[in-house]
Amino acid sequence: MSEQAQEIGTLSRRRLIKSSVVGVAGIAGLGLARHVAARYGLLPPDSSGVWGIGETLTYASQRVLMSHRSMAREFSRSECSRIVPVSGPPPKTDDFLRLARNDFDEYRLCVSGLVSRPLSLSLADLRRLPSRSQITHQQCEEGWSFIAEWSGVPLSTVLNLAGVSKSARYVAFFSFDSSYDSLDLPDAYHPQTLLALGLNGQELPAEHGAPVRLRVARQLGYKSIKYISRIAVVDSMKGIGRGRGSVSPDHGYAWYAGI
Ligand SMILES: Nc1nc2c(c(=O)[nH]1)N[C@H]1C(S)=C(S)[C@@H](COP(=O)(O)O)O[C@H]1N2
Ligand SMILES: [Mo]
Repeated sequence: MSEQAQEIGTLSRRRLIKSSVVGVAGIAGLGLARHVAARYGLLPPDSSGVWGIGETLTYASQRVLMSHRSMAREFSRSECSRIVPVSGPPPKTDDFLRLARNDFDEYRLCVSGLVSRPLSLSLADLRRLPSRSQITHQQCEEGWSFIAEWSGVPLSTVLNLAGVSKSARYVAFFSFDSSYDSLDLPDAYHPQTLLALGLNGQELPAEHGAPVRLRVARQLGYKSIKYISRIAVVDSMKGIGRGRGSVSPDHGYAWYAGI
């Protein structure tokens, strides 16, 4: 089958699954829709609780209808914003301050969990990997946004170095400020998902997430977690924080923030 025919085949299969998830929600009730979503691996980590069914329908329809490879818009340098706002100051914990004092020489990005080759990468190691730059729009859920050039290592490169196991479902990111978040595999492997090391041609400034931050071009700004301390590949978010994939659901925001 040609690649195009395969894509069309995948799309119609996705439509079919989506119509069964949404149709079942209408005819037989939300509990059963949840069941169908679970059957196809389309339950987000925040699928329980009051808003859970809404989050499930949003996530399941996005994943079924949208191509996993569709790209966020990229801009030209002349379109970059002159002011780049900041959300949240750098962490003040002792271990973070100690690392920052020595230009993060002793920083190691550990990638562990469901991988065949756990990694421990210094900033120099990360800088040696093939990098990508992209000018994208980062949109905060609180209404402000900016266009900037991010550069860094595609997360997929690091995941491929680590060798992700077949049973993996999410990639979890932990921050020095005790925040955490996670991506499903389509977004983790998306070509625009970066472990960003630079902003607008400079080393990543402290307040924008040094030493390493995530840039997830196809989701709202809060998914682009800053000050990453480590990465874990997991098959479930149960047992991590409150088990809902991220701190966002605890504050009323969805785990999946696709735009
Ligand atoms: N660790 C951590 N990452 C974070 C945040 C945070 O408070 N802590 N804020 C998020 C939010 S809400 C947004 S909109 C973006 C903003 O990125 P910026 O501060 O580089 O503009 O970072 C995200 N990443
Ligand atoms: Mo935000």
